[in-house]
Amino acid sequence: LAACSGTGAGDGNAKAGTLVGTGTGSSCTISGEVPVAAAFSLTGAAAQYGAGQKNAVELAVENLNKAGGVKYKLTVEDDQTDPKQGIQLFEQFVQDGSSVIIGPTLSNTAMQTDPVAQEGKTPVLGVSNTAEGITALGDYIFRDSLTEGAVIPQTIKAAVAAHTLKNVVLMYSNDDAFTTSGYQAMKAALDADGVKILDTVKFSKTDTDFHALLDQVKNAKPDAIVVSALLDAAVPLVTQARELGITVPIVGGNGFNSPALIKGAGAAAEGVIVGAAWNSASENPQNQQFLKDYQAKFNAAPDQFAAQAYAGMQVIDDAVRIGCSGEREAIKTNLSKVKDLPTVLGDMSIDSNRDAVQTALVQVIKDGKFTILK
Ligand code: 1QQ
Repeated sequence: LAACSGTGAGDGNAKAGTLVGTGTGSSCTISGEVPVAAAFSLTGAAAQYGAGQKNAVELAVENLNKAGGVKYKLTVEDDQTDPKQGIQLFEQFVQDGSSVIIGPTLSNTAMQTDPVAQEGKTPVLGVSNTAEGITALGDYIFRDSLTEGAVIPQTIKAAVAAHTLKNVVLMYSNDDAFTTSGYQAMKAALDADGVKILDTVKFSKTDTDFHALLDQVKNAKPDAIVVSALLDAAVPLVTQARELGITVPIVGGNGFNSPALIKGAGAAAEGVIVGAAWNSASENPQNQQFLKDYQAKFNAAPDQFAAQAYAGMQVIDDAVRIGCSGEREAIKTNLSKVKDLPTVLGDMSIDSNRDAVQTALVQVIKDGKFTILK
C-alpha cells in the first residue's frame, strides 16, 4: 500500500476500532465498513421523489463497494414526508454512529432534521434540497443539489427568450419551505429580467382543485404561468390549466423535475419548461453507465432525483478517500474539499458555503420527454 501522503485524519496507520485507514484516494484502505444512513420520503406526498433516491443510493453503494479499499454499509429509512418522523430518524442516525446522513427528500423536512445532525456533529449531504438556507443551518450540512437560486434565473431567462414573455402570473404553495423559496427565486428573476408579475396566486401544497384560481389566472391574460409547486399540486394544476383552455407556457421549479409530472398530466405537460441539474440523454459516459445499471437493477429509468442521489454517494466516497477516513469529523472536513469530481451529473464541486457547484440546464417537455431547451 502507498503510504498516506495526505493531511488530516488519514495520516499514519489505522487505529484499531476506528474508521481511519491508510493511503488516500484510490489507494485508501479502511478496515471497517463506513456506516451511511439515508432518510428519504418513501411514503406520503413526496414518495414519487423518494423511491428513485433509495434505488440510486443502493446502486451507488453496490458499485462503490466493488472499487476496493473502502466499503459502505447503507441503511435507508422512510421519513414518511413528515418532518417529525424525519427528526426521529436523524436522532436515531446520530445515536447509532452513522458516519454521514443522506437526505431528507424535502427541504421542508431538512429545515427541521438538519439541526439535529448539526447538534450531534454528524455530517449531512442533502441530495434534493433546493431551498435557500439549508446549508446555512450549520457547518455539518452540505448538499449536491443546486438551489432554486442557482437554477431559476437561467430558467426564467430561457423561457423569456423562447416566448418573449412580458407579463406573467406567479403561482406557489406558501406552506412548504422549498416552494416558498422557489417562489422568491422566481420573483427575483422575473424582476431582474423586467417581466411584469400581473398577479401572485397562493395555494396549499395539499390543494388539488385549481379551477377557481386558474379562472382568475386566465382573466389576467398572462404570457406565461410561473409555478412553484410539488408534484401533488403540480399535476392537477397543469392538467386543469389546459382543461380550462389556458395555452400559454407553464414554467416550473425543481418540483416539476419528475417523469411523474409527465405521467400524471399527460398531454397537458407538453411545453412545460423546467430548470434541471441533469438530463437523461447526457452523453457523459458515467451517466450512460448509470442509465444502464439502473435499468438492469430496477427495470425502470432513473430521474434527476435518482441521479443526484447516486452522485451524492460519489461525493461522500470522494470525501472519505481524500482523508482516508470514514469518521464523522474527517468526512465533514473533506466534503468541502470535493472539487471537479466526475459524477453521473457531470463535474461536481462543493463550495465554501457547502453548496453544489455544477452546470445546470433548462428543459422543455416534448413528446412526453424532458428535452434540452438551453
Ligand atoms: C426540495 C425540492 C423537492 C422538489 C425535492 C423532491 O427541491 O424540497 O428542496
